Formats: sequence, C-alpha cells, structure tokens
Amino acid sequence: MSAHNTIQIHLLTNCQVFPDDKYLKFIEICAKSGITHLQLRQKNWAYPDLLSFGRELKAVLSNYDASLIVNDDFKLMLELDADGIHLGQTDANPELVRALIGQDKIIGLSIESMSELLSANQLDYLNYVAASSIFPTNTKKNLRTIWGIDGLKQFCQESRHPVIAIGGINLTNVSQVYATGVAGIALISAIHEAKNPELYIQNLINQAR
Ligand code: TZP
Ligand code: MG
Repeated sequence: MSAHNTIQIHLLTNCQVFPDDKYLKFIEICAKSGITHLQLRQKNWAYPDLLSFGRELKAVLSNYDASLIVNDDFKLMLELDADGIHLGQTDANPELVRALIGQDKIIGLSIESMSELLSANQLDYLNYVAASSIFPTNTKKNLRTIWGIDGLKQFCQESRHPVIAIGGINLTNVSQVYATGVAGIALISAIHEAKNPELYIQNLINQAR
C-alpha cells in the first residue's frame, strides 16, 4: 500500500491522422477509465488542425473529470480555453506565460537536469514539474537525462513542486516509479499500444493504491 490517494495519470496524445473518430473514441475510453490529464501534444501539426483537434478533445473531456493541457503553445491554450499548458525548457518563459494566462490555469514545466530543478524551485507559479526522462524510450529523441529510479527519488526529495514522471513508464515499472514519491505519471506508448486501454489504465491506478 502506498500513501497516494489520487495519483495523477497524464496521457499525451499521439494521433497519427486527423480527423479520426476512432482516436476520439480511444480518448473517451481513457477519460472514462480515470486519466486525470490529457495533454494535446502533436508535434509538427498546423495550427488550424491543432485548434479543431483541441476543440474535439475538449468536447470529449467535458463529460469527464480530466483536465486538458496544451503542449508548448499558450496562444492555442488560450484560444481553446484549456485548463493549462505544458512548457519545455526552450518554450515560452513560464513567468511571462503565467502573467498572460492568469492564476487559474495549470502550468507544468519539463525538467531535464538537477540545475533546472533547482531553478524551478524558485518559481512560485508552477503547478507541477515533469521529470524527463525516467527510462530510455523510443517515443522521444534527444533525451538529455535518464533519471532512473534512484535519480527520480532524489528529484522528488529536491522538488518543492509536485513531480510528474515521464518516459518509458509502463505497468512493469510503475510501482517502482510510484514508490519514489511522485504525484503522478505521464505516458504515451504504453496506453496507446495497450490491447485494452481501459483495463490498462485501471491497473495503473490500482498499482498506486
Ligand atoms: N518527454 C520525455 S520522455 C517523453 C516525452 C514527451 C516520451 C514519453 O513517451 P513514452 O512512450 O511514454 O515513453
Ligand atoms: Mg515543448
């Protein structure tokens, strides 16, 4: 048994073609199954496609208790009136973004080194930090750090913000990840490739109990 009451489960989108009703059904199943956050992350999509996809995702999520987070682009976040934004170290300045989007929106920041974590500790207006990457993964190229379980443990001890772990997380390693003290996990391939996403997500949640 761990101390987690509600572990955050962030699903990042990986839609191959658009529009795609089948993909929206998959998202609905994930929302129904208990993901807490959906991150709209479609690298290299044109803005109009991101906007219409985002509107469809928002409509699906409106029936469930999951927040919509937009990757990288705070203008898109504002236009969608999404719940928050996820920034990388080379995206817009989080302080500027906070001033532009107001106090009520979520801001998450990716962290790829201890010095970035110490800098993030100075930023009062972040809602979470993402430890990237916990394990090697084929989903993202050019990873700068593989934290591993021991590194993640240290990360959680140092961070004054809730920590979301990302990178290579699946059902075979998630209990080790939870044991480090994270507030949640973020995944792409494990959920997208699951034969039964509903059962898979339920198992991810159950492992935290
Ligand atoms: N940032 C760090 S690792 C990663 C991102 C977006 C990819 C996560 O995907 P997967 O398939 O869960 O490893
Ligand atoms: Mg980014």
